[in-house]
Amino acid sequence: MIDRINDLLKRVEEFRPKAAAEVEEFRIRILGKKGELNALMEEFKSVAPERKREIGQRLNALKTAAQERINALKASLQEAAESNSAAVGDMTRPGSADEIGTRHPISLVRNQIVEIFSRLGYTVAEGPEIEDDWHVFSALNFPPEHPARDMQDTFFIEKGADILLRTHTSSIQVRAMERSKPPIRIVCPGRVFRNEAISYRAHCIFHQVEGLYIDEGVSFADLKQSLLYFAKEMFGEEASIRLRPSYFPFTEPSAEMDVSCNLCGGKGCNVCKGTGWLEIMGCGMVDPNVLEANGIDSKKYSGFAFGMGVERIAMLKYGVKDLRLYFENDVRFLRQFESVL
Ligand code: 2U9
Repeated sequence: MIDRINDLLKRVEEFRPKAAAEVEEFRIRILGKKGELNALMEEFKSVAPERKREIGQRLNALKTAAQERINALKASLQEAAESNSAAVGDMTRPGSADEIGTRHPISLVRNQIVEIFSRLGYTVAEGPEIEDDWHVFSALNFPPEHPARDMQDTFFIEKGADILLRTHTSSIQVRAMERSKPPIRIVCPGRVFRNEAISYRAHCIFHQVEGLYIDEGVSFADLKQSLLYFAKEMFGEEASIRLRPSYFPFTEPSAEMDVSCNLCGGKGCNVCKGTGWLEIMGCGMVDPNVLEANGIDSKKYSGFAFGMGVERIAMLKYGVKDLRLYFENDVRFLRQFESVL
């Protein structure tokens, strides 16, 4: 009988269940009414009196060991099941798709402008938003008393030290001329800052893309052809352009460029105010003073430059009437550009 007690004790100690159901099955088989322990207890009745003490003690020890092992196994399997389900979660719940963001319409239009000019051989140049007077004004032929230098128009960071937020991305072109010799053919996207009251058509921060092409023999005809190509790529093959004389300190001659209204096809509507034309950018031949101030021989080289506001192009392209929408980041507005490349 001792052997059978020892054998059962060994099986209790070596029992390695994988699930709680196996433990319950084991409990019934060992400790249940008709289980192996009770069968041994039944046999115990006919054990010789001189051996009763020893065998009784062994049987009691077996019963305690079996109960303790079964309780411990039940507890550890339940704990493992709970921590497993916490880690995995509810496997039956429907999955939720990751929400991926979309490009902001201003980024979309800026990228499109840059991409069109890159097809004409322009490379992208960028520069600092915090600038100095030389790169924003003096190198660009702004006279000392020009109103743009006024605190009413420009955000100064350190007045005495002439540290300011750039009011146009032209400072990037000035830095490019410092760095490299012609030919120079660059487009310069970036944020600019002007001390202006915020309204449906103006903001104190906005985005520009400017361009500069300097080489031997660059003419006004080159400017016109390049900008016509841009207008057609941006607004459609049927787009036409017109140039009106204008004035900027850094270009001579200078012009404002209009594109035929893409909404009414040039017939006249409320967006183009009945004229059939929409103003989209300024441009001109780089003033020889600017070339010379930046170390480029104006007798050998000539160039053209242009500049446009990205918000304005985006407003015209998408028929958005209030520029502030581009800054509020209301997802109901932004989601409308989800499918626009
Ligand atoms: C260099 C020489 C010339 C850049 C130019 C414009 C004309 C222009 C405005 C359009 C709307 C700015 O966003 S806006 O307010 N820009 O009209 N910009 S030519 O001319 C340069 C730049 C750099 C060295």
